[in-house]
Amino acid sequence: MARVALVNLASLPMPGNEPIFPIGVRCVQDALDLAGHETRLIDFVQSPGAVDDLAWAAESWDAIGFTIRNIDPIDLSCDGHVEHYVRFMNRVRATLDEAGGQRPLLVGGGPGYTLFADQLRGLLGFDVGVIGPGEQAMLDILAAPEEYRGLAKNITGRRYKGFLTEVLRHPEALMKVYTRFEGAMIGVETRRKTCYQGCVYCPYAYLNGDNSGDLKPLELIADELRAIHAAGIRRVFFTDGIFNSELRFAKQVVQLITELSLPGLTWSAYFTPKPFDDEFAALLAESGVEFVVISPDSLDDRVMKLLGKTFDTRHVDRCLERCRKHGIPARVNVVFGGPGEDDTSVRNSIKYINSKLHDGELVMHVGYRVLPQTGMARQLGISDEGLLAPTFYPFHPDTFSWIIRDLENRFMPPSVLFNFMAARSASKRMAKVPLPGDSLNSAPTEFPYLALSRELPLA
Ligand code: B12
Ligand code: SF4
Repeated sequence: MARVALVNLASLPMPGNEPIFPIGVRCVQDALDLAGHETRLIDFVQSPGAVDDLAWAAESWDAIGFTIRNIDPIDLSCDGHVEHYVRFMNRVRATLDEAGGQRPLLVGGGPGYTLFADQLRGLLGFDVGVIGPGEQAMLDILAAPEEYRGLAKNITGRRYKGFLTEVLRHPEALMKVYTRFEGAMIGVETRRKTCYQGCVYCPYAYLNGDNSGDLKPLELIADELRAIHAAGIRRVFFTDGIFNSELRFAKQVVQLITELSLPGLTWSAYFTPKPFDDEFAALLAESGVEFVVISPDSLDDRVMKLLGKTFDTRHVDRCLERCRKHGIPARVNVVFGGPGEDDTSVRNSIKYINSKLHDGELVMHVGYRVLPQTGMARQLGISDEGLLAPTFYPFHPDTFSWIIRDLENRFMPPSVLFNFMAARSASKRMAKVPLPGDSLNSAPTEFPYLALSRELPLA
């Protein structure tokens, strides 16, 4: 049996990073523990001293796994995290060199890692990286570690049967550490591979890999929720790409939450406005849902279509009506600056917002972060390597003015206005990246054919 350290790089102190409970690497750790391996999670929120003092790295590990959740905060005004990961990994490798002896196998994984696996593996010096789900892949690696030493490749994760049979039991001490944060929230999975749609900017189908669409048995979800509640966490976010894409199962989960009746527990998730029937809304209302988050991303039917949405504003109308009827708070995500966005589409979206959204319901951003393995990346023809520094889909520089011109002030409280202005000035400072000639015809934008990109200071 192997001795394995698992390091939550997402908990490193980095500008723009607000660590959340590391459920991804916890899934991997539980799978290893169940198989009899000896593991330790190094989390820098729980052990802040472990950032500077790398003594943990020099212990006698057979393998050290590193989880990378975020590449950057996907915000025009924020820098990326990659340079921090590179600097940290350089220090870890130097510590291992100093310690001498057989070096542990270095393994990378996590959703952010998966997106840029080919670029990050080399930059961070991992022997092997895992694309997608990590439990079974890590078990495979530990079963034959010498096959992976110095492999310098990524492997694709595969289905983990324990998802259907084992309760995920997070250590209470770790949960308690994360309850310190205001509004502490923990992620819970109900299904694997949860969206089969193809929005042009979205990498979720790629990230979740092939998990056969497994549904977690309700009794396992119940046990997980009870333990989370007992540890003092009162907010849950179901991490499924789309919580209600299989409505029948979503209804069972919601009913379960109501039946569990855990005092003060509230929850949320990403929802799609279709399917979303009246019975579902009634169940949600009873269950203590905090809010229903939907992501039409535009409220102009032409742009929604170009984004690859399989619903239109009529479905958004009906979903909001059902939420209102049952008194369920809603959040509507809108990201301006997508394919085909122009003065008219911004005007249409804002007309919808002003006339149909209540105060506090709009969550607004400007600029689409272009990620690998998406239709948007293919349209623009930028290589994955070129996307590692925060890169945004080309949008018209007047987009900010169009929004300010039409949007009612009630949707622009000071905090939103501040972020908006920061994004605007950041967009002016960003490098304009020329797109490859042959991508120009396929990109359905009418505007300057230049993506916006921040530099990646890796030197
Ligand atoms: C749910 C979710 C959220 C929820 C999280 C709720 C919660 N309390 O956990 C909310 C809405 C709060 C959220 C916020 C944000 N998110 Co988010 N989120 C997701 C989502 C949909 C699922 C993540 C998840 O928990 N999955 C379930 C767990 C079990 O899976 P997992 O983490 O992938 O872990 C598996 C594998 O990756 C692997 N693995 C993990 N670690 C390791 C380690 C090793 C060694 C190995 C071998 C394998 C391995 O095995 C695990 C089990 O199979 C993903 C997209 C997606 N479909 O993956 C985006 C995603 C992770 N989020 C992303 C981002 C950017 C953010 C925000 C920065 C957005 C923002 N600007 O606010 C914030 C940051 C939050 C934070 N502080 O870290 C990006 C990250 C990549 C990137 N672009 O940088 C993603 C990929 C979406 C995207 N747009 O690309 N998010
Ligand atoms: S944005 Fe949502 S609906 Fe679209 S592909 Fe991604 S998870 Fe699915």
